[in-house]
Amino acid sequence: MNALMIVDIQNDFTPEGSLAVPHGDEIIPIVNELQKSFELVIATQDWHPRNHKSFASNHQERTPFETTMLQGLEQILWPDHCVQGSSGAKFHASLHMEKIEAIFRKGMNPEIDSYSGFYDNGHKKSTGLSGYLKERKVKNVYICGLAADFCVFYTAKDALREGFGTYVIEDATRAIDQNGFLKAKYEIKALGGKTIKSKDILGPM
Ligand code: VGL
Ligand code: ZN
Repeated sequence: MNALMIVDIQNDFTPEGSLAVPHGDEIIPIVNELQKSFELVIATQDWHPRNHKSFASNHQERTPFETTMLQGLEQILWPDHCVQGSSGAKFHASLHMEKIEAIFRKGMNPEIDSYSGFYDNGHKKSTGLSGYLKERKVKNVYICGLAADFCVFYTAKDALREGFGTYVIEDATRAIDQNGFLKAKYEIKALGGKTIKSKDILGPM
């Protein structure tokens, strides 16, 4: 079984949002079309408490995009984003939700960030996603969504680590930083993952 994993297509990551991914909204029609080709579709949702330590606003005299240490890991300090219950945390209104069977939330622990849909950044706590996919007999995961250089990248790395055939759909993701995405693609391929285009699934449109 193949699963489509839709990562964090939330208002705060689209151009109106507080942590806008350039052109992030442009992938949504492609993601909606892709959903029709999969038997199983799941989504992840960044879901932070207001006091989350990945927010620059929760540190004294720090501004967004500076780095700090958190739980022994280097941490980029982000603008406040995807605060639980806020409109920024909602899925983008144009994303089709009907086929999404399960939503895995992440980033709830204020002490550690969680880019991957599988584990927090310290690999201490699982979201249950890996067990869910295994129970559903999933062998391959096709990953799309936002942002290519953070949550899509970390989700792909964990998918490989968990033994799934891992495909990142390049034109169904957008990066915060283009260079970051180039590095991410290189690393995903080095770990045995593949990067593909939506037309490889949909055929020429
Ligand atoms: C993300 C930074 C902080 C993402 C989430 O979804 O890529 N990036 N939180
Ligand atoms: Zn976040």
